[in-house]
Amino acid sequence: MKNDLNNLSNPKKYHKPVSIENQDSATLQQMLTSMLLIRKTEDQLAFGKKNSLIGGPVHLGVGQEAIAVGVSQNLKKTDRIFGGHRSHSHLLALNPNFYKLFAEVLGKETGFSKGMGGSMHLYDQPNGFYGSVPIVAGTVPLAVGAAMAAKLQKTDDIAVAYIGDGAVEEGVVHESFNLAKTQKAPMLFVVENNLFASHMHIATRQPSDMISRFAIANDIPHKLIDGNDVVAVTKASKELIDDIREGKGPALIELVTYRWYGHVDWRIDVDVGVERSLDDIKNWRARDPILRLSKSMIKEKILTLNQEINLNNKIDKEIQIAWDKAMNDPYPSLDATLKYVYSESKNEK
Ligand SMILES: Cc1ncc(C[n+]2csc(CCOP(=O)(O)OP(=O)(O)O)c2C)c(N)n1
Ligand SMILES: [Mg+2]
Repeated sequence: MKNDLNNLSNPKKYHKPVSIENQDSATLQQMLTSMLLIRKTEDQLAFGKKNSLIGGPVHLGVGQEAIAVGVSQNLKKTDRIFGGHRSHSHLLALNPNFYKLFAEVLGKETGFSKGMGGSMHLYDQPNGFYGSVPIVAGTVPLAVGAAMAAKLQKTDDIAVAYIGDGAVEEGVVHESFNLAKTQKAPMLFVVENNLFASHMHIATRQPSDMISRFAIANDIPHKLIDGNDVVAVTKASKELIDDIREGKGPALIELVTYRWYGHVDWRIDVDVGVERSLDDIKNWRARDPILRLSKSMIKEKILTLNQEINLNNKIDKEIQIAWDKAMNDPYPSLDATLKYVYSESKNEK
């Protein structure tokens, strides 16, 4: 495999501090809070899984928080955002209601999808989240359709599809790139390149580790960015999104990152010995998007150590209250499935 990402995919060689020069301190605080909240929500879900309190599978994106938080800085409530099997961060970056996410994953009627979707069928349209499904790449053509609709409706809304490095191995993604380009759809493809699809490293699956090559093939403007640097993600996605809103057609942003947990559930070690080494995980943890930001903020005196501790404690408390509340919420009634999931066949006599 060609290592076109070079040092960007090597945590040992790529430890640049997050540059926060000329950044508004309130925005930095908000982004730090948002990333922490997503991290702690997912750690709580890991706890729920470990203790058999959650039924279905849960795909955690711990380590990847800077991507959704950075991209979402530039999104509006009327934009149309689509995710996949690992989408807690995509949803929470738009609406930080972790209580509703807990309720959903626990199958409770108070959840985002009334307790009928679980971790992989999330929906929060009022805040721009049009949905996630477990079928890898399944939402990508839907996102292009939503982008084309936004254009026909003469809005400056855009659609966003979050896709993984594994998702580009699905043919429909390439049809979607082509269609978006030929239709000049207001569409941002956000590639979370975490170098793995399930348990397989990209080197065993593709001839190059750089997903942006497919943007080049489709004449789609693109940027290749460190996905663990929230400021870099925000800036780069803003430039692309500004152009998309101006009617210049689709763009792609590739963000190089790494997930700390294994492919599914709470174990970090499930992939180790297959393709991932404990050393790699250790090195990527040192490239933590949250610590990298808080360190820069402390250095520039935008944040004190005490404020950081207080923020952590505050979110921990809120998470605990929300989790306990969701645990005590009711399950949906059987009738609700007829209302929201199944319907009677119109052809039946
Ligand atoms: C169409 C389809 N094929 C296979 C799967 C099984 N599967 C679930 S996640 C996944 C890997 C996806 O990798 P990637 O797109 O890189 O996302 P990541 O898990 O790294 O976030 C696979 C193969 C599936 N859910 N849907
Ligand atoms: Mg991946």
